[in-house]
Amino acid sequence: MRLYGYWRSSCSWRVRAALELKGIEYENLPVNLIKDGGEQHTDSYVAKNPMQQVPVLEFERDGKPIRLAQSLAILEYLEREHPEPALIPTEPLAAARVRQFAENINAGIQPLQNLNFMQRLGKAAPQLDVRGFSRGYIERGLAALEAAVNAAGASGQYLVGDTVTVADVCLVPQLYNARRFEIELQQFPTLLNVETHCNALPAFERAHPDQQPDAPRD
Ligand SMILES: N[C@@H](CCC(=O)N[C@@H](CS)C(=O)NCC(=O)O)C(=O)O
Repeated sequence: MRLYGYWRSSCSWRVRAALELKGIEYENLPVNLIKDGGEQHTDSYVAKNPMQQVPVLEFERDGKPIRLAQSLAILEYLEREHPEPALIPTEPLAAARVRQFAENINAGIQPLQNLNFMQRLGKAAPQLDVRGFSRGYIERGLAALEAAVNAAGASGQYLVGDTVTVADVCLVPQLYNARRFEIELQQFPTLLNVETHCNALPAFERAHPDQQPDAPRD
């Protein structure tokens, strides 16, 4: 399997973490989202993902190349093809909670801090503090997630129970991004507690941006 990603991309990190947790070997193929306007916009990459985003998981089936985009779709595919260890519970409500919390991040936060969105917003509204705008949405989304997790009353070491799930795989990269936006995270004690448990796992350590071949080394 080959993963097109970027060291600091939160969506690539989600997939790396799942691959590591499931013990699936993969080749890391960096796509530089910054250099020369971004390799995600080159013809050769657009042919792989017309959305011009990472990640893309590439593999062969019946001798034909398959390319999957959208990190949650990739995570679901990996779950079905490699069910152990499970990252989505079988119990219906627990599974729905995992999806709910993952979507809080995937749909409710990440798109509003994404590079291309911020670049276009800055061009459309030159007076706007784009970073502050995105920062507000990250903070708002994390506050909602903290409240939702507490209200669900289902968290343990992880967001749903005591087993790591797809929701945790989405959380850890999002908290990293929140720090980049200088958000005060002490206001989210439940999320921080879960992050501590995730970061204790070697799989999360290996999936961390700093461990990636394209991470700056200076
Ligand atoms: N919903 C997509 C979002 C993918 C996405 O936004 N990827 C970002 C990096 S985390 C990207 O490639 N951004 C490039 C750009 O904005 O030009 C997923 O979950 O895979």
